[in-house]
Amino acid sequence: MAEVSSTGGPAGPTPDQGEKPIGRRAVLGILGLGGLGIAFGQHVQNGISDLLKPLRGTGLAGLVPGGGNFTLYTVTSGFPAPPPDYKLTVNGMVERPVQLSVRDLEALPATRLTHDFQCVTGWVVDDVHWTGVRLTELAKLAGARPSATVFHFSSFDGVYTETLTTDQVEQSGAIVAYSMLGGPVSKGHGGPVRLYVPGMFGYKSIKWLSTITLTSVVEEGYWEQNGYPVDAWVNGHGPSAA
Ligand SMILES: Nc1nc2c(c(=O)[nH]1)N[C@H]1C(S)=C(S)[C@@H](COP(=O)(O)O)O[C@H]1N2
Ligand SMILES: [Mo]
Repeated sequence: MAEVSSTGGPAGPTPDQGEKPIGRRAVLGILGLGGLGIAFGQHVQNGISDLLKPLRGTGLAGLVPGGGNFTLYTVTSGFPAPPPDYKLTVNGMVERPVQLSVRDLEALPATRLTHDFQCVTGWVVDDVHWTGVRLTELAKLAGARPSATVFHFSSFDGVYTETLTTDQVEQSGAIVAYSMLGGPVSKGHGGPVRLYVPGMFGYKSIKWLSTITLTSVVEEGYWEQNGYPVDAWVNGHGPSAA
């Protein structure tokens, strides 16, 4: 995955800007994260989130490489430009396929969340503000058929895909976000509209969202075809399995 650039999240110093290089080294030593690249496998992911837990809320997460700030990812060569007349399509096993502009989305019942965002590579941003429309709301609007048990997502970057079962959608309260970090979703963060899946690793939160297709078959998403688990709960299970 290409790291295009970093952007200031709401929290913490970064290793480059911070005033405590000794602290940084100590933290990296404690965590054993100094040489960490991309981690594969559920146990590795759980290990990372467990390692980061003691740092949450202390501001020290900002001392982990990339911690406390978003890193902007794209699997293509840059940030794709939205089509001039951008509309989000909801189709598949529905009574009435719909196409929604950002204004249409903003006119639907809004859900506001404050929740962290974490990537399997180890960075976490605490307390990010998100606003959008729940996927359950969009399914209702389009008249999802009872036999539709899976949401499939695609991006106008032409490459990235994701998938969630209706159970995962309901448990997570996933939203189609048109606002994050206190403003419209920026181009780098996947604007005009991205997914946000609370409780799941960041790779589920597909950027530059173009189409939501209701289906009955789980088709692995982009990173899942490359070895990431389809079930991406940060704590290993959804809230209802507690
Ligand atoms: N279209 C698209 N969506 C994507 C990605 C991507 O490369 N392309 N990266 C995913 C991963 S691995 C993470 S951690 C988050 C990162 O979100 P950010 O770029 O806003 O920091 O976006 C996810 N959604
Ligand atoms: Mo990620």
